[in-house]
Amino acid sequence: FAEDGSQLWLRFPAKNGVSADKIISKGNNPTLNIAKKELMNHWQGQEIELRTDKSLKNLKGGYTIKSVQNKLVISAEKEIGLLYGVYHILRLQQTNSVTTNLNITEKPSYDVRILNHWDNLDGTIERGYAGHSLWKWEDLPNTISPRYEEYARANASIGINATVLNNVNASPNMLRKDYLEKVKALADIFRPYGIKVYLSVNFSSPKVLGGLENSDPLNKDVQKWWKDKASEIYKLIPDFGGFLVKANSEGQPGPQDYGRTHADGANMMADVLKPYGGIVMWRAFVYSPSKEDRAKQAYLEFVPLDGKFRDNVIVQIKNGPVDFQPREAFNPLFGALKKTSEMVEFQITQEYLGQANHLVYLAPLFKETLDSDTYANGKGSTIAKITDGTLRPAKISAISAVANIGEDKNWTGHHFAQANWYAFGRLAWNHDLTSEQIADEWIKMTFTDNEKFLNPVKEMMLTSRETAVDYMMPLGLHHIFAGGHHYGPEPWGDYKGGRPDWSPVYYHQATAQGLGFDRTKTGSNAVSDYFPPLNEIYGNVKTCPENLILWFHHVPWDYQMKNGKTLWEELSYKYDTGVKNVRDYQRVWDKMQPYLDEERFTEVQSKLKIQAKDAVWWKDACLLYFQTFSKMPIPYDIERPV
Ligand code: GCW
Repeated sequence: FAEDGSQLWLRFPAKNGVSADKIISKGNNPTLNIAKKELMNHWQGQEIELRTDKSLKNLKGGYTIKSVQNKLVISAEKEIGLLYGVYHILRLQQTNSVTTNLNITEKPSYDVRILNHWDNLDGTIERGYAGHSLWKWEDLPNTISPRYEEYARANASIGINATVLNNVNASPNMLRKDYLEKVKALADIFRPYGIKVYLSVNFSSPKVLGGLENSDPLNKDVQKWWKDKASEIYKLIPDFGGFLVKANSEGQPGPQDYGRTHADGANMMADVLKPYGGIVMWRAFVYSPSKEDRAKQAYLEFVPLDGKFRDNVIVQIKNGPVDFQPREAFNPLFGALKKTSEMVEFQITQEYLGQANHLVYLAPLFKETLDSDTYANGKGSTIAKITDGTLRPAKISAISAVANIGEDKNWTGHHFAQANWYAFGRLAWNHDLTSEQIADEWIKMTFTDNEKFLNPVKEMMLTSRETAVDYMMPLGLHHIFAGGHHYGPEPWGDYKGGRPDWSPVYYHQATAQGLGFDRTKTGSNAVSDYFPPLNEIYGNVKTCPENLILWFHHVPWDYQMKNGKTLWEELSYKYDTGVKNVRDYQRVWDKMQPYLDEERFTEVQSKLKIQAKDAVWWKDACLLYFQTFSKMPIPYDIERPV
């Protein structure tokens, strides 16, 4: 094994799997052939049968694995289900959990489990921290990097079945004929691994690329342009997935440029994709520099459009109503659209979580959103159940996340960021898995199952997200990042001449009296976007969960928290705890040296050093700045700012 992290979690025993005669299967299909190859290379157990079985249609791409006498039988409606089943038993083998009596039934939580790449055609990646794009647009379609197939395999191994290749800030050139031929080359490689290709499209494409007068969705010429484009795409890529659209947000063009609505825009595209089975993922991440609280804007725009979207449109909603912050209240649009399919957009790339330098395991963040109860259909209306079709017969069920993948050897920049790609895939397949189960599997597959490594490293991963919240933005603080790159702290940022809604001071609202954004009735009243009883719970400072208190309330500095401390003291201790925890992680990691290779040991060690330094930077910057308002002393037992 190369110990540069390039193998990801796919560290199966090399090249000594079962012989061909131990694999029983009928047919010769590219996907099935991959499944057989994986077994021959890596499966060291008993005889195995791969069986397609049309009666398993209700498993929707899932499979069963059963011990039958002396063999194992994997059954699925389609070959891709068999491939998923093969990765399942290889995972069991890798984590030492194959038993003699297997009886497994797996059915995915979501139909579409999709990565969003924010990759640009010039090879850069917006918010990418693992090097340049994997897609070598210049070389395609003639030169094919071996990493395309490795990428497909890694995704298939965790059940990801779709990918958007390009940035939502989309270049119209993406739809040019020569680029579509490059896309086709990728789609052909991904297909046997069950991965469908989607593209982000620029709403102005008809005008910019097609030379039309405008891109008004109600203009017949525009509609025809999209229709022809769809036909061109499907000729090249018959199983093309569809479009992802960022419209009328952060300067991107959209239907509102022509006085039309998001529904007009989305439906126009949905209509041209419909005959081919394609879908439109229309993003709800819209806001503009208005007087209105940014956390309310998407809700205000989309709720009136509920019921107006075609059935092959799905509204793609970021987990929180602001922007992928270390912690946000969940986005109140979930459940608020009753007649429209909704999907979550997570961010795996750590734009606001220390990028590729900080060890932050994101499964707890993903779970926090999925398990949030919206109360939309009464108690138990979790975001998971709203988006997976349990509570709403969803026409399309999907889940997405912005990828953290680049051309770095280890794919994701930080070795532990691989766990976030892995966790997204596993949760998209089964959102009932716990963060702990996923961390456990991932560590065993990626490093070792030695408990001396497994237990402390798992503990570190499981607490790491809360730790990052503590040293960056505890108690519901948000968006106090330095402008532009969003790496370090800049709570003093006040971009008066530019966009006030991008200014940290707009979000924390510090005054001599207190801290926090008043989103109650006396403030922006964003609390009213939540279903009862949440509007009341969040709206009352006494009942609002303290980890969101400054998200919803402007709280006096001397306000008494549940543990008896003042707000100021609690804030100080939170920052300090964050720093202390990272220092603990450093000590934990130092002891792990005997259990892994030198290369990954040292690389993680030096990243932890950066993280510890950054945590101190966050603590000092934020406490010293907020102290200019609170005028209260930093508690004596907290490490002094330097
Ligand atoms: O989080 C913000 C990022 C932008 C991004 C935007 C979006 C792709 O800072 O870089 O643009 O969100 O999600 O559209």
